[in-house]
Amino acid sequence: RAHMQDRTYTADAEPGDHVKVAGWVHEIRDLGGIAFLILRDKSGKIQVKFEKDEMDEELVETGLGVHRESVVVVEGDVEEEPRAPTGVEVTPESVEVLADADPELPLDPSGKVDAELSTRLDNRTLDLRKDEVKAIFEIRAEVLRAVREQFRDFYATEINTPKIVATGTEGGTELFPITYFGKEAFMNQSPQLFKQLMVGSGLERVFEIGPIFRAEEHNTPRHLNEATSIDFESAFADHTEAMDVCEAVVKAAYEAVAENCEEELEALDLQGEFEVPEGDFPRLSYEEAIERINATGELDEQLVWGDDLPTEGEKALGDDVGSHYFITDWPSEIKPFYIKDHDDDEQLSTGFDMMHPTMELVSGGQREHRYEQLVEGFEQQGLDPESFDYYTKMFKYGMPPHAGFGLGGERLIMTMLGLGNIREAVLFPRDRQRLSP
Ligand code: ATP
Ligand code: AMO
Repeated sequence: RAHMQDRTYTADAEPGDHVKVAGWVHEIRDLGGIAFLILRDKSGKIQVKFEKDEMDEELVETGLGVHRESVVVVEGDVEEEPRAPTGVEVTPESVEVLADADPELPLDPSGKVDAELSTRLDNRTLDLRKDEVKAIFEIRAEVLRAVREQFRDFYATEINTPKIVATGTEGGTELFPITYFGKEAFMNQSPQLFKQLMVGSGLERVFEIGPIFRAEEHNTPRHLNEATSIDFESAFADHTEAMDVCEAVVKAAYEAVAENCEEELEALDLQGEFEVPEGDFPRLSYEEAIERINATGELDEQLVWGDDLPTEGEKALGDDVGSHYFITDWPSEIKPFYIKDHDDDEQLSTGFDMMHPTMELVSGGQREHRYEQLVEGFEQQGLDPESFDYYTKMFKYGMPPHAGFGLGGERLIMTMLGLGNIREAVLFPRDRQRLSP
């Protein structure tokens, strides 16, 4: 059996080495007297040469008889070969088939035949054998690493909060109900209340990267029913400081990808195009935003104070601004109860959104930390403060002023890489039609 401690990644195979390489049969090219098996592993590909008349018959039969995408281990010497795709090739001494692949594949990992997104999502294992698909998830991992590091540099503590909860926070219609030992419970829509409870704890500044669940009825290219939220919350911060952190975190993600994901960007055909956002993200007030949208003439009806921004409005404004930007000073009535109003104007909230030119990436704001006002806010939004007692009561025991935000992880990846559909940024997306795999 193959003991893989002595396995060499194909990318490390140098002329003169004796190697054991393991991976998938990418392709077999038979030219008559000579034939090649292209073996693919995580690091790349390597050519294995079979000279039919000169090599052991059984070896040739095993190496060339195996179906594409089977898993094989090849042992042999590496030699320089300018005509080989990577400049080297292996002359095999042994070929072992560890797992045979059915000749009928549901999708073609060599990418020669395009597949529908639904076929790809049904067969993610095969789909992620393609360099350009694998690259998305290598980049996603790098983005999460960079974001974590940036938060840590800001002295934030990573937390994990429950995903099974008793109450929702972001609008009642979007909750997934479940039964919890005979009681009604829900899948959490946002760590909002928990992260706020932690800024009043000794931790002061926290972040969480975790799933959020939303029973969004609509089926769009930018909504998921299970998404990854990148949440931040800090004591003794106001909304402008939360915006500073938000901007730094997004820039850190882009910088890390530009620096550490050259190969992946190449696989996605983005190497020349990929740009780290430069300069400060413009901060537009809601009022300016609706004026500018109205001025574009893209909407059939003019927006008025108090309107939510429609998708076409966001797009028109994004084209106009041409970079990431913030929208600040929203009308209080369209922001949630936990967002604080400006002290000098109750109609105006400290809530903000951070936008990519094509869509919203972030919501955030300063929070209402005063007990009386918080409870009042619940009532105004038609929520029963009693059922949020576990949350509100902590505001009676010393809750500092605080602010934070939630950044949609998949939307960050999607906009960063120009993906047409948010599902491409999730291994196993959950949408209205899709519950497995
Ligand atoms: P043999 O090599 O057994 O005499 P052949 O006539 O098929 O048989 P070549 O004439 O050397 O071999 O090559 C046939 C084709 O394969 C040519 O297009 C050549 O460029 C290509 N080829 C040969 N060897 C290699 C190699 N090691 N790597 C990549 N391509 C090769
Ligand atoms: P909000 O509801 O705006 O704010 O969510 C924050 C960000 O999360 C992403 N997002 C989604 N992504 C994909 N599919 C979905 N269904 C989905 N829903 C949300 C978006 C969005 O901008 N508690 C606040 C945050 C805060 O104030 O800290 C909240 O949840 O990118």
